[in-house]
Amino acid sequence: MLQREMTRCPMNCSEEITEDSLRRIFGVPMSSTSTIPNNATGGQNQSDPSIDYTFKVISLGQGGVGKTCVLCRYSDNSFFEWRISTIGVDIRFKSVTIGNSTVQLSIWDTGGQETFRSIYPAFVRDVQGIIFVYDITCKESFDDIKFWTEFASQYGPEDCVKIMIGNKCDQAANREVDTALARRVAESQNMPFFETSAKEDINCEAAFRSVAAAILQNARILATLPRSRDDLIRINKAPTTKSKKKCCGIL
Ligand SMILES: Nc1nc2c(ncn2[C@@H]2O[C@H](COP(=O)(O)OP(=O)(O)OP(=O)(O)O)[C@@H](O)[C@H]2O)c(=O)[nH]1
Ligand SMILES: [Mg+2]
Repeated sequence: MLQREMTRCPMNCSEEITEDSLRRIFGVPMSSTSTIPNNATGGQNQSDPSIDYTFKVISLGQGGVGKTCVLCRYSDNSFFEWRISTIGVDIRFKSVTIGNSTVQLSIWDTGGQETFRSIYPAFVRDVQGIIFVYDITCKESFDDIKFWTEFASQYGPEDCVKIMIGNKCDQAANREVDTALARRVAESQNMPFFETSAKEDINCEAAFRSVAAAILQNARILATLPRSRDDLIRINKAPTTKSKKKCCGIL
């Protein structure tokens, strides 16, 4: 059973762990195309008036399944063979145009190592999209999706778009997860399903676009978001407030 207390400071001070404090602990290694989000909800782009909405999307899944590679393929069209485990979270941004709308995706890439799992409740609670990733050559990573979907149900918002990705589909000879089974599992939870290969550039863009498109079509989710163009006007008029000093000594 996942506990709410996991988002509390490990030193037992009363302060809740926030994205800001985590950023101070871990730092956020940024890609060259990234910018630090300017609020704790994942970064409205306040300087680009062509952006209609900013959607916060998070990827979840076991370590090594290729979450970072799928994202790098989508955001930079790059791929790396070597394994560099993501420490905490990384963030990348990508603009996507769907129909008449231009959306900025702020994509939060999580490290899958068990040590980091306790910090993610703070990250999933205000997302608009969640991408569950497993590795088609690793049955254990597919079984782990159950943990992540329950995690998302417990800590994520009621209304958010969820999809499931089976990555490394270029490795057909080493397949351990049957495509039809995975599709049934995804469909039983109303999730679109994609098999992707970050290495061979298969379906990575399609997966992210489908998330953006599904959020755009969801009136309940959109109703919770400011339109960035409107927000720009509101932000420009807003009086500046001093940031509150944090009590938490280690954070
Ligand atoms: N063959 C193949 N290898 C891949 C693919 N995607 C990722 N890999 C490899 O899988 C390994 C792990 O990839 P990462 O993207 O770092 O995995 P991750 O899920 O981000 O791992 P954590 O950050 O530890 O959670 C790397 O060696 C990648 O080269 C793919 O589509 N095909
Ligand atoms: Mg990673």
